[in-house]
Amino acid sequence: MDRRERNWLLVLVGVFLLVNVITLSPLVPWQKWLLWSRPTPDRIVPVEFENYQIRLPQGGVEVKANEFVQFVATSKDVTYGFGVFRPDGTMVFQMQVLPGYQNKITWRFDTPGVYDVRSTEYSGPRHPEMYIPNAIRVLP
Ligand SMILES: [Cu+2]
Repeated sequence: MDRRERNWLLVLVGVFLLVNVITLSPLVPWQKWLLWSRPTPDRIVPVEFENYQIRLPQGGVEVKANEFVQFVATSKDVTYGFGVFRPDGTMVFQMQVLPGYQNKITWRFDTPGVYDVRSTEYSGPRHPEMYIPNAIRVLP
């Protein structure tokens, strides 16, 4: 290894370390609770996927802003996606829903409002029907 190769390797290692320090540190606002703490959920919301249908709890989902909500998504047939969207269509979060697993994600909504749910994984010809407007109400 000549000097230029060694210097390039040092640059790469430096960039690797810097990116990891930044992304794993509390500099990223949501990392504080997401990575280093394992918050106990204030509320657990089951979400069931089967035959191109998304089943939320009866009466819809109502949560409070800033509480930790754990969504537990299960699929009885194929792989789906569980995506939560703001009314303007921007995504809040999403995760894959694999059959045979309890797919869990804990989220803290910081903005009260109404959110839509749609499948974010192409699951078959009826995938575009997998949309529930105003599925989650977040109260102040
Ligand atoms: Cu789908």
